[in-house]
Amino acid sequence: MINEQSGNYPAGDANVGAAVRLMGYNLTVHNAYFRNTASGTTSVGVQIGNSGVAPFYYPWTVTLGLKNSAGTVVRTWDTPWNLRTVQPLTIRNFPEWNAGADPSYRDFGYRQYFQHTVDLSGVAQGGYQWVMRVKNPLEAVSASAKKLRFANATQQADGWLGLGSVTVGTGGGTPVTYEAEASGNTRTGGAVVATCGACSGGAKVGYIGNGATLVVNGVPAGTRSVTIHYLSAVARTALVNGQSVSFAPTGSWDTLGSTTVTVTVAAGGNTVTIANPTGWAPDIDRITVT
Ligand SMILES: [Ca+2]
Repeated sequence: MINEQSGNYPAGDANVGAAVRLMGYNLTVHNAYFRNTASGTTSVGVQIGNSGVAPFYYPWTVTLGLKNSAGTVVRTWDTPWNLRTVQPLTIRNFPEWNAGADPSYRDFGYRQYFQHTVDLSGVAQGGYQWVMRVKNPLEAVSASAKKLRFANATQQADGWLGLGSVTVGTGGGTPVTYEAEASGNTRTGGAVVATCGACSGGAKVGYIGNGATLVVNGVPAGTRSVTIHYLSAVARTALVNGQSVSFAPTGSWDTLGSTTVTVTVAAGGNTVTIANPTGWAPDIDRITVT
């Protein structure tokens, strides 16, 4: 592989780049289609061309994402798009085809249009950038797994390709409330529901921690902003989906406070778990998720 320095060729050499492109795919997103302002469900489309000599051969998943102004991807959506269908725009004629002087090329593939509908529910209002990437399965086992790069100038080093700016508008950031005491939740160990006059629903869950957990079920997967409404007369900490969160004292066990953390909710699991293996967590009234 020339670009792997097997012949002491620098990877940034323009001639090396040209030679590599002669050997494989060269994918460009020629156009991206989306609303400048979106909320609820909205569609994102891209038109992809291949100026290389071969298709991309692997069924890697193409993922759409929203990147905020801080560069954080706040939500992703896997698409069913199949990059292998993006065939080379031209292919080289074989001499035996007698198609003319060698080398000669003939038209072959077309730019392919892909579209996917995404649900923006829970995405906070604000300005974002639509991004897309192709997931190398090896990323699951190695941080140094090669990232598929598009030929666009907006290809970013982290693997994401910028598609353009979008504003997520009203209706996209409505928080959903999950009462801690809801019957659909799972409590383990000594965690118990207790009456609580200050709490929504008139109840909270106490005695979380020291092994006891509160698992809120049915939370949509993705990177979520979770506001935890809690009560605690003393400073406490808890693990929220494995992430350590500090809870400042609220003044008393009957006074509500809240703290907001960014939490990853796993697809399939769809849970937010509040735990503390080695100490007590605060009492929990409810969580709100956006
Ligand atoms: Ca409650």
